Amino acid sequence: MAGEPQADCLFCKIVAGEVPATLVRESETTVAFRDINPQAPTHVLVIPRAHHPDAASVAAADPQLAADILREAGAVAADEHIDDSGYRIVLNTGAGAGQTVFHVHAHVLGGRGLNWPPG
Ligand code: IU
Repeated sequence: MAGEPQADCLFCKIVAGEVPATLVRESETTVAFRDINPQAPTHVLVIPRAHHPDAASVAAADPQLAADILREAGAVAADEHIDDSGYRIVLNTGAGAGQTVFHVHAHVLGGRGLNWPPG
């Protein structure tokens, strides 16, 4: 069922505290933690506590939760002081786009120049 924890999901385990992560921010519905393989000086992942595989499915199942993820991504940028210089929110969707963990997560990247188009 949409939103239920998945036994084999790494990010559900981070939400449950069963796998360690460096948390930087929490809300009632989301958790934000530092990426273990940072691609920029600030690289934080914002995830919903509820399990949804990707951006499209969370937006369809729970639009408020999708909005919560974006709000928290902006709050992370402010906390990390990257909001003035500019930052990027990335939601890789599907294996072909580089999604490797199928629990939706917004990457918040900043603290260096960011090129366009991305690789
Ligand atoms: P992707 O968009 O699905 O490719 O992003 C998954 C991210 O999760 C990636 O940047 C990993 O470095 C990150 N990550 C993590 O932070 N902690 C983990 O235990 C694992 C992956 I596995």
